[in-house]
Amino acid sequence: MIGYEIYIRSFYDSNNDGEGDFIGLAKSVSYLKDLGIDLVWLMPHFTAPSYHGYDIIDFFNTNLIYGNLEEFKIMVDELHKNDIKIIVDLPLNHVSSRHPWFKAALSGDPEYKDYFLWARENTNLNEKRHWDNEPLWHPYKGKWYYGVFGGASPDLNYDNPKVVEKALEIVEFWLKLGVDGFRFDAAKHIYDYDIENGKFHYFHDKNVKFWEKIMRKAREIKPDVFAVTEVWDDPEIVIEYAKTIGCSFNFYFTEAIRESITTGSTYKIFDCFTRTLSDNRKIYISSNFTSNHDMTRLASVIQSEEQRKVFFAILMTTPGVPFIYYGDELGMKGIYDSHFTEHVLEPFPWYASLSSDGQTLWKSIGFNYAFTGVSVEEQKSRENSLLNYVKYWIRFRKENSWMTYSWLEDIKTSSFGIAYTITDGNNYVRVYHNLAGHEEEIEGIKLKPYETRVK
Ligand code: ACG
Repeated sequence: MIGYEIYIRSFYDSNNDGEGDFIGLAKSVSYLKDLGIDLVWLMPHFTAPSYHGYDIIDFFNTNLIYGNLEEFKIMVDELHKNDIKIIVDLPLNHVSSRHPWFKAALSGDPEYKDYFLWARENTNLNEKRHWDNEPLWHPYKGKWYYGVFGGASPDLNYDNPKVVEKALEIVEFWLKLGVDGFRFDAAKHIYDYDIENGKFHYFHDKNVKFWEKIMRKAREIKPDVFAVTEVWDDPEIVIEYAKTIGCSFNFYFTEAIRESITTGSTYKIFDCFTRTLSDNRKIYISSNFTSNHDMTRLASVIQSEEQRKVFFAILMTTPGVPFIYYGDELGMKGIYDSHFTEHVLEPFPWYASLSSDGQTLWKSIGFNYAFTGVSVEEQKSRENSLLNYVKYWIRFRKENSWMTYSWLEDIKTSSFGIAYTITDGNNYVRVYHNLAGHEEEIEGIKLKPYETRVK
């Protein structure tokens, strides 16, 4: 399976309002099929006030800018007709501060007050988020509520069994509507505050139990449900969640391959392969990926197209379900800014001129300008384009579909080269990559600059 992350607003516009929509996505299926995608991850599609959609107002309805439920269903059916599965992004940790539950809580309704977390006497209201120093507690008319992702997104209180019931209903609703599964947003944050002792704390075991419950429900409704968890943390923590959910994004892969390719040193790759891809065997599936909407795009980190080609070759010859962030296959650029994430959510460039049917235009372009070679139109006809290179490796991957459930053995490195065996116990393929712009020899094999070879 090859996954593809899509920000709907930026993908394909079917009604000429400049914003991507469900029907547009349905119309773009031929592109996805031609590329070789068979799993689409939709960034949040629910009713939400923000552009990113992670602050939900109604979990049982769509963002009408993208289309209504009926149109959502048409899109799902069209993807399914073309053998493409669809998973939706599910931020269960919090809601929008405009969600009716939170409004009821603010107005003093005791039932809904207990849906959220409120400061107690011993709460340290000045405590900050450990990764970027943003506040955890937010004031409202003399009361303070907890919101790890900001005041606009109050956290739900999952110590309240009624809230857990709601989460189960949401999962049931979307599976019954026809989606194939979920990307579970912020999975380590469900229980991340120690209210008794008044401080931030990840309760990993308790979180895993919560996800077990969610997965049990999901499997009851859809035995072959596909779910992938977002736990942005050390590999040893990620695996705990992955074992339950079945599949997990491998953040360390993205970081390590980027660093190794840009520095030309193979140490990080070796460490990453050893820690994340060698011993997972059939315990869980790793989702290695190019970039996502929370980070600087691949092409803005690795400037050279030749080097980016090595990234894709590694991605398609390592275990699990590889994911491509929309537009990375064309070399779309974008530098992440946590206060303005639109930089990495630019319109997908269908045409060299960025102007014809389907092209989205909802924001001004800051990175991916017209006629710079970064468009489907320009790259599909250029034989040695990044797009055609990515397609080649996706085809290879699909011919070796056993690699989804595989692991790595016998990892060797030279200064700029890496060699490993990818296997599922029945199939064995030895893979060689040269990260350098000069010839490199590893295990007696001479590799041309940036060459990948499989044996
Ligand atoms: C998800 C979504 C994101 C979304 C939310 C909230 C969560 O993808 O788009 O925000 O619905 C943290 C969370 C993630 C979260 C990201 C944005 N992503 O854990 O769930 O923030 C460290 C921390 C991580 C942290 C990361 C952020 O440990 O927890 O992710 O920093 O950079 C090594 C270490 C690892 C370390 C990294 C990076 O890998 O092992 O621990 O991670 O280095 O230093 C959306 C919007 C936001 C909005 C919000 C409400 O995008 O703008 O504010 O919704």
